[in-house]
Amino acid sequence: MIDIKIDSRVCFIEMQNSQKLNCLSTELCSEVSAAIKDAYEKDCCAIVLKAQCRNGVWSAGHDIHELPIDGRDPLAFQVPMEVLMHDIQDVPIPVIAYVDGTVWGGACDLCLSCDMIVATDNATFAITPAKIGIPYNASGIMHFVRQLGPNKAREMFFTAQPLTAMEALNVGMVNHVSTTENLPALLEEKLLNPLRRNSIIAISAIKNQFRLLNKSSVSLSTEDFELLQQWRNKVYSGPDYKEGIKSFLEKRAPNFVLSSKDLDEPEVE
Ligand code: LCV
Repeated sequence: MIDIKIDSRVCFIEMQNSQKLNCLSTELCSEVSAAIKDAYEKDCCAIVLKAQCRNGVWSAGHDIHELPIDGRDPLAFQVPMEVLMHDIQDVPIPVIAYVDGTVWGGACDLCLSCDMIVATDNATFAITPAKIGIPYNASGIMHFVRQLGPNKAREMFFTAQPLTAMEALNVGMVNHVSTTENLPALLEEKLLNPLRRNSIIAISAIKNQFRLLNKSSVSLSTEDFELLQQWRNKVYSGPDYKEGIKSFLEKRAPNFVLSSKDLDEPEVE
């Protein structure tokens, strides 16, 4: 499902399940996770995550067929897509997302989990749980709030509309935007060559500090965490979540029935 190439200490990982729009299935995520760990073992100084696009799609996000409808948390900590995001954040070498297509849902969160993003001018970025009736999760929301600021992050989550590459550049989500023909040279000149020259042990220590400091900026009381989980559970155990998945697979508009007031309705035993 993926192709791996190492060129002068940089590991290029390309997702090649374009037939399935590079949906972040268990199989694809597990292969990318393994490739990331292998790049670290092979003393690479950087990882570039690419995708073979089809119909202009870089990745269509979580594989909707794999979303559980039995009441289990669709975005729990150990879900392969989530594990891949943790692996990207935990590997102590820079991971760069090279985006030359449209990015949807969890794939947008995946790009934000990378250390940097470079994009072609036709790339777009959308986070779409609201379209499917999914409450998302705290770590994913924080990726967006930290990177884009609360207002832009709320706009993206509430509207589920794509940001263009230039809009993403303007809000600091994307590091560089260029044309399809010029982006490879820009990646080498602006990012990869300096990374090859610089001290990888210093970069690793700095990346690890970024990760710990990022975590330190958010503290949640246990009661608030339980409340957060109660709200999420109410959504992904409810009818709208199932309707969102069903309507997508049946290629029709969803017919959501719940209201905001249902969120705080006590559980009926
Ligand atoms: C499985 C798919 C998918 C797909 N999974 O082609 O962020 S969260 O919380 O929502 C998280 C849980 C998450 O990531 O959920 C997934 C979020 N992804 C999306 O909302 C994107 C859903 N896909 C689309 O909007 C369209 O497919 C795009 C715009 C990506 C491409 O549109 P296009 O018209 O080019 P189709 O929609 O016809 O899709 C082609 C085939 O790929 C399947 C889709 O069901 C169709 O399958 P069939 O040919 O069997 O009908 N497909 C697309 N996305 N995420 N399957």
